[in-house]
Amino acid sequence: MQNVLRAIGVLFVTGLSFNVWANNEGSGCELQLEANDRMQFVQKQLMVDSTCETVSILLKHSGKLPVAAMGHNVVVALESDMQGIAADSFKAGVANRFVTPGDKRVIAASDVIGGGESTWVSFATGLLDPAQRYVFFCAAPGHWVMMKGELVMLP
Ligand SMILES: [Cu+2]
Repeated sequence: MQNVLRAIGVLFVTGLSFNVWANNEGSGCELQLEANDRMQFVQKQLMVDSTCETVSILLKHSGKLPVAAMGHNVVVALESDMQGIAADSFKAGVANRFVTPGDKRVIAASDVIGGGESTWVSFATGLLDPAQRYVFFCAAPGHWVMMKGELVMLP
């Protein structure tokens, strides 16, 4: 019985700290995004608080595969620009984060990371027009089909 109680206690504490972590990362100026070896982002939406001057996304790759096999990044752009940016990704190559250097359609593009790695990318919320629809996606060739989500501007 004591062991059961102890286990429940551990679960409770773990759950509690997870909630604190989730709240901090989910609605502040720092957002968490997790990618994996199944070519997926865990989060399908990222909420951007428009009172933040700068938004930072921490991209974590929770898988094990290296960049060459399952490298991911995160790119922020207008929804209407996503397919055009993605179409240029193979030519741009991994050394350019799979985006064409100087591409004005790209609001932010992170480094490309492999399993077990993480990276930050930041952008100014002033670059976003609340009347438009924005997305985040992985620019590795072909990945956007599976790896995309909505960037929601909160008033
Ligand atoms: Cu990817």
